[in-house]
Amino acid sequence: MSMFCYQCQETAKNTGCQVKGVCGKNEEVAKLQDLLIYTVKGISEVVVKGKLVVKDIEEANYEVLNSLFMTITNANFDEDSLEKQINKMLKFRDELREKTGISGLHDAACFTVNGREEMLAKAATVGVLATENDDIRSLREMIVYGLKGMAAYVEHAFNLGKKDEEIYSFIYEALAATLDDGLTADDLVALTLRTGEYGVKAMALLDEANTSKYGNPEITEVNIGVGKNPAILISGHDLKDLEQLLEQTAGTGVDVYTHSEMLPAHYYPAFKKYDHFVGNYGNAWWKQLSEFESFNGPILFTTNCIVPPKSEEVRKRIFTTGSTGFPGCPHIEADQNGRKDFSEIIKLAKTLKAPEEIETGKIVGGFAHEQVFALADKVVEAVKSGAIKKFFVMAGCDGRMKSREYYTEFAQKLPQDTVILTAGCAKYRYNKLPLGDIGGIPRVLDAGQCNDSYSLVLIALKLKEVFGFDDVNELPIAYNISWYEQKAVIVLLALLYLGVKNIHLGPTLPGFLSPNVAKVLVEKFGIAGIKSVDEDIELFLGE
Ligand code: SF4
Ligand code: SF3
Repeated sequence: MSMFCYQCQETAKNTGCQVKGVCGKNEEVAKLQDLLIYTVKGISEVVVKGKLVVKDIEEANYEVLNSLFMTITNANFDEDSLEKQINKMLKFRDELREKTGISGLHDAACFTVNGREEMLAKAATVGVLATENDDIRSLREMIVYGLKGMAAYVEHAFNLGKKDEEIYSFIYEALAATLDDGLTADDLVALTLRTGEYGVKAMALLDEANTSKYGNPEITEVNIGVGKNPAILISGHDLKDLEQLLEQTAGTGVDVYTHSEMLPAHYYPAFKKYDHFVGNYGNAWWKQLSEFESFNGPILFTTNCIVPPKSEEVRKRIFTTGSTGFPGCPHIEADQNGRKDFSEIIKLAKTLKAPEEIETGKIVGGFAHEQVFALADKVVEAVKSGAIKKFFVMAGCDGRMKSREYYTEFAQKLPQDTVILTAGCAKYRYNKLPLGDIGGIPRVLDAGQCNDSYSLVLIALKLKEVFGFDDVNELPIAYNISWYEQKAVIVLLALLYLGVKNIHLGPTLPGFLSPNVAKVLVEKFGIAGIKSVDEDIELFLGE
């Protein structure tokens, strides 16, 4: 076995990628990511045991978030940038450790490595399998994956100037706890739930960052066709990057299209003033190999999900920024003021053809909390009159497994008196189907990106209040969540923390759950997998 990773839904045989990642991650990248995680765990122990004031170490806070984000599935495939990040983090760790003057720390807080070879050798001893006990490993990893998702959301908020030292402190505390052999499985189950608690805070922070800067999402029709100008495709989740790209492309004759998880940017009022912000191109991340070919213009990745390009022609059009990276693709860094210079991308766009049309028409979205609250009377009336019998939360991720056709079929077969609440790239399995509306309320309500699952939580809490229920589980809402990467893990943990029961998770249960940990989730929270569409619909409607 040359590597081991089981953090995503597509992990080989649902047990672990051991030679090469199904995602395309090679052994070296996997190992450098393992060592980067080990290093940030070491920093965390220094911060916690050294009682450092988190507010005073802002740069370290940011780089810990960035390091975690760099290891999320499909974010960074670039060995060089991972090596550079490890060195940067080791320097922070050593400076902080010296400042505290404490000793007797874990190896993660003290080890040294010199150069790539030593890094790889060290990585081989500190990866996931270094924890021998199955259940402890499973819980530690679930916590770390939740923290990765949390870090991604908190980093976006940070980029927009919204910080929260309480969340950073928790990240340090939880990472340090994963080094502590004295913690029992019960301690780690409790920490998993606290991770969910902070996941809610992280999503709330990002929601506040996005909406205070760009306004509250509103019902919007998004064009899925193309115009005649050359164009740039922007993918990922970072709205600040999008804003800068829109500003810099204004008046250049180059249009901007969103891809995958950037689609919900169209729902924000602040971006509507840009005439050259034309529409959304393509579908969920995993279809990018063919869709990037026909797009013809440059592609900017602000976050996951990158699929390693097969064609050299496409690779030459890919740029990365933030936590993302791909070997041979230019990486755009921010200057000290957070400004990014996208002129190289714009220059390239001008030399390339306009996108080729792959579909036409419009899709509707923008049903985040404020917009749904504005429609609350209508929604409540529809529930009271029986026009809406049940809501289905189908948030999360899409992926390439054939078994995910389940979600399209599920959406198609749901009775006409049901409404789907969605967020994340999971929506692409059904957001272009003609599912109709109920008295003017569309049957698919898209709140936004995966982090906007927070909106779905607020909507559920609002309905609970309106209907006077004591428990969120009394509502006519069923949860059929599809997961792929670690942001979905934090969304799931957040829902568990909020007391949501009987969540169905698919297309497979996480490979990182040991049988005992899976049992706890089933017994305590009613978590279940998926079966056939017909069986599940019958089950959900009977609940
Ligand atoms: Fe495998 Fe997923 Fe890890 Fe990639 S991220 S190596 S596909 S488990
Ligand atoms: Fe999708 Fe990668 Fe998770 Fe933000 S873009 S949801 S998979």
